[in-house]
Amino acid sequence: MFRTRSVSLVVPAYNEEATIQKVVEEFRQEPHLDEIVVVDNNCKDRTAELAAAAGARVVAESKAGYGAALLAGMTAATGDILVLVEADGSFRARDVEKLLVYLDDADMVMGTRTTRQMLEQGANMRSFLRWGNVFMAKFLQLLWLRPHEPRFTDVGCTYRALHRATFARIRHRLSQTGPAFSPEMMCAALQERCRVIEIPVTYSSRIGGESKHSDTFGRQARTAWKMFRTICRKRFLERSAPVPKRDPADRVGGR
Ligand SMILES: Nc1nc2c(ncn2[C@@H]2O[C@H](COP(=O)(O)OP(=O)(O)OP(=O)(O)O)[C@@H](O)[C@H]2O)c(=O)[nH]1
Ligand SMILES: [Mg+2]
Repeated sequence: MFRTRSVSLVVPAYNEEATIQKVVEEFRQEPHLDEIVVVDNNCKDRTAELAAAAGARVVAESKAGYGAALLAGMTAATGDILVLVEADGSFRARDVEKLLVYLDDADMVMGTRTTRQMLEQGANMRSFLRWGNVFMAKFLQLLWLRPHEPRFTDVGCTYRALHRATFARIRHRLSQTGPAFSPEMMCAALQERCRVIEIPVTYSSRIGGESKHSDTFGRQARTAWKMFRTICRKRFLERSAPVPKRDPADRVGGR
């Protein structure tokens, strides 16, 4: 629980038997979390079994891809607040509280992995990837300068938190099954006039297993291209919700 709200952790997993147990165990120590939902996305190894043994609730999603798995996990989660994280051990459980504290004043809180001071040695966030994320995030920010003026420095950070109510608002705008789901979620929140803020989180290299998205330059370039297309489509081809009349004295979502 965080204040009076229940909190679910959602972990998409594709063949992460090397790391999933440690990840679930670490996050089970985090006192604000009420449940841990691991999404078994056609794993061909022991990911599901090890996750369940470590204390997670495992749900299966047969539609392949990171986005499809996250969507299934958020739908299955029961908490008032949803926290998303990766199955590879690259994020720290102690950062959950930071996301939750900021969520008091926002509809969604994004982590950013591009704050150099928060990068642990060996993290897969070398200059090209870091600046690539910053560049794409600034592009997204620029496209939504009016009326939101958001501030982003990362488009690919899985570690993020949102209210269940926010998920219900943006759900119909989420269609990407792969890694472009990350910026799609940011755009969808902006399209729905949600208040989105970004905070630095600690980021380290995966603690085992294999990278699925960003190990080679070719994969990084392909992911970047898909993200770019998604951001442009959301901004130029889809209509945003009308700007709500909000009393400036109101807290987010009437809280
Ligand atoms: N369900 C599902 N999950 C995936 C898929 N690809 C990646 N994931 C999960 O999404 C998360 C991110 O994938 P990673 O391979 O860590 O990608 P990355 O963070 O860009 O690369 P690393 O530097 O290796 O951490 C992990 O928790 C994966 O298990 C997929 O096709 N399906
Ligand atoms: Mg990763």
